Amino acid sequence: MKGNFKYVCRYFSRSSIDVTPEVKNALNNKKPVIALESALITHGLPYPKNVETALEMEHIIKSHNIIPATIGIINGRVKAGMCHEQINVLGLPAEKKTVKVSRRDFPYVLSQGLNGGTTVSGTLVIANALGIKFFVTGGIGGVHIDGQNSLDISADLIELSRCAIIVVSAGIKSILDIGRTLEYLETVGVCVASYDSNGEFPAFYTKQSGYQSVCNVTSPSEAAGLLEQCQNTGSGVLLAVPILEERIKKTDIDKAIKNARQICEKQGIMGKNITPFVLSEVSRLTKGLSMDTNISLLKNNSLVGSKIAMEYYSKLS
Ligand code: PSU
Ligand code: MN
Repeated sequence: MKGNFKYVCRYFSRSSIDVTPEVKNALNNKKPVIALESALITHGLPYPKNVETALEMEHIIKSHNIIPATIGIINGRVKAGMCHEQINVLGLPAEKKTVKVSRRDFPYVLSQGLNGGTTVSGTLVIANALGIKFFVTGGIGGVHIDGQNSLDISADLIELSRCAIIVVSAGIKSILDIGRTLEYLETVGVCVASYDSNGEFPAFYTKQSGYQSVCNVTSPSEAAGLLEQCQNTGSGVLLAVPILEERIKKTDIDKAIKNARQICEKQGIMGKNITPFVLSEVSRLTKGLSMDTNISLLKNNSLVGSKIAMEYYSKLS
């Protein structure tokens, strides 16, 4: 399948990426493709909910005539577009070590022939290389609590500033420092917009974070307009879609997050292991309610992302 690439592969050797014929065909013919991350499958949700959710997100996207491209790494090969079986390989409780892959992890995981779940930053690297403009996820990484001292700031933020892609999310969980994350996004030039929320930036499990987004858009067409114009700046758009229905009270989720962070600290969990650990502890402490919330917003974001992609391409044609 190597012959027929019309699109340009930027910053990443195309010989390291296996692109499915569907994705390749859509990109060559300027049809919409939505990228999906795989760290969600490998480190975000437990088996089998992870695989079910990944397939359901793909299903929602396909039902809008859009090609989903779940991006991940299997045996040291980057996959852009994965079949059910490949998603299952990444989703199964790891027989083989599965690495959480941000930009810095590619050299190791590829050269060692490992499996990897790409985070928002890792997925953006590949999506940008292939010219994919849309990306749907749940929550992105950010500045961790006390990040001003530890410098634990997710690579997602700087990566968003490097590519003119719209990332549809439900905002940032309050396991992170939302205020400092928004400040950092401003510094690196990322356009942050809330979707239909009167400007309040959502906090993933809840509609409100107490912080304002720079802008608020109220339709797929307006969101598509942001993507169109960010092609001029070359930096991305973080679209924050508030959860439709709050299933957890803010006080309960805040309590669970506080407890989870304390356990994390006590156990000496460090660096890239912090986010997955805190997420699974919060799920345990809320008896799975946080996980159900996570799944339902992932589906809603898939729907919103699909509508924006349709709108974007209808303007082009
Ligand atoms: N935030 C969530 N759920 C997630 C993640 C973040 O609410 O699953 C995952 C994403 O893959 C994100 C990564 O890119 O964690 C960020 O990890 P870190 O904080 O180590 O950069
Ligand atoms: Mn980190």
